[in-house]
Amino acid sequence: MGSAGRASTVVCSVFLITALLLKIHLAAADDEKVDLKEHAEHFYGSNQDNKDGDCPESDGENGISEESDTTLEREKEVPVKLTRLDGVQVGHIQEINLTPGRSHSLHTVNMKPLIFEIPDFFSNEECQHIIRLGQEQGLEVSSTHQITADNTLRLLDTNGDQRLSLQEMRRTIEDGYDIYLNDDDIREMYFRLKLDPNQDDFISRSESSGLKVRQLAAYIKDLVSKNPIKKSRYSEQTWIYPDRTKDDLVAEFQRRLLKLTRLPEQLINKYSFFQVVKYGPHGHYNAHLDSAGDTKGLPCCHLVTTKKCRICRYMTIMVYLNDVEEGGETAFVVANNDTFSDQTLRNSGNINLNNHCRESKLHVRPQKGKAVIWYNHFIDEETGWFGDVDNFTWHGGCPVIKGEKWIMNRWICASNDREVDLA
Ligand SMILES: [Ca+2]
Ligand SMILES: [Ca+2]
Repeated sequence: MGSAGRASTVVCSVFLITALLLKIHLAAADDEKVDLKEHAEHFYGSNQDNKDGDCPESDGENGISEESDTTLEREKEVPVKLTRLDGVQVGHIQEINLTPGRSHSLHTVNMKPLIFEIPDFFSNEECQHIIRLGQEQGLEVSSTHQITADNTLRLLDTNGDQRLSLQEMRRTIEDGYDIYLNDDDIREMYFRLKLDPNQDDFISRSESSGLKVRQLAAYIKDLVSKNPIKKSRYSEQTWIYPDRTKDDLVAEFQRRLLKLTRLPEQLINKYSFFQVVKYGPHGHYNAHLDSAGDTKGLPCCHLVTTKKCRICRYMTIMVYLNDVEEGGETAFVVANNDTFSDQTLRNSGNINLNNHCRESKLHVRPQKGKAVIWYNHFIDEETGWFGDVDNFTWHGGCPVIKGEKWIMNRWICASNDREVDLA
């Protein structure tokens, strides 16, 4: 991301704002937003009448009225709820029946956050088939954030001492451009842009007057074009749309998801597109949340076409499509920590999995055909529906050291509006 978690960025102290406009980054990666909008349009293109929800006249036409139909009344009293599989405890194994003639088992990998694995969720042939679908369609470079000269930038003087340390500049660039630099990269940038003439590694208030956002953006853009490894996400990807693909395995995948999750069918059938991603050598994806955190007031991106929205993904189902020779683990950065603090995580630098994979608290090893499943949100106790984001699901892909890594990502979207979700 720009992870969806970026939305909850809090700036302790901001200075130099006369030279720089303020901007709040909302929701997730720009490419994801665009994709989701495209998906929303695609979905509503054929279901426009579902968008507005209730239609009392048509209810009447169908001979159903709330007063006369007691069954309907009763159904309304017990609303459908989201489901969440029971992990029981780490190491717990449940036999599950997902497809005729084959048995699968669901392994509890972790409880905080709740993570499951299903070995051989896909057979070798099925993995090959999904990779082929991706290849036939053609992969493009994954991007999370467009760097333009118009990008506004907030200088994060986190400790309020009126100067920027290397760490504060690192955070500024991570938040502003989704680019992950180390101290030497920043010193090199200072040198090239003559930003730190006294070379004390701090940008003082007076030194900052030489900082031009346009120039900085151009520098970062150039740096990344030569070193794509500095990006938060270094991979290629494509989207597969089941209704366009008309593929037997993709349809079968839908059925397995329904059996596995026991979620309402509408949630499985809507927004059923998925991503096929290829990571080459050094390919990685820095830690992020798959769904947005502290942005409750915003509508879900999959339901609107406006830019101010948040990504709402209840569940993630990720399948490894090959064996990676070395590296490429899925890392859960803050799994099992006692508490979570967005600031602490960001300041730790551990979001940068390209450099800090080992510091993560939990690693899941890629294994051909294995599915990894987790819930990005809890269930709201009162409503039985879409609850708070689970901050312990911060995760990403460690760099591939040897070989390549293919995965597919499938998200199950939901929102705070049960009626809309079930329409
Ligand atoms: Ca400072
Ligand atoms: Ca200085």
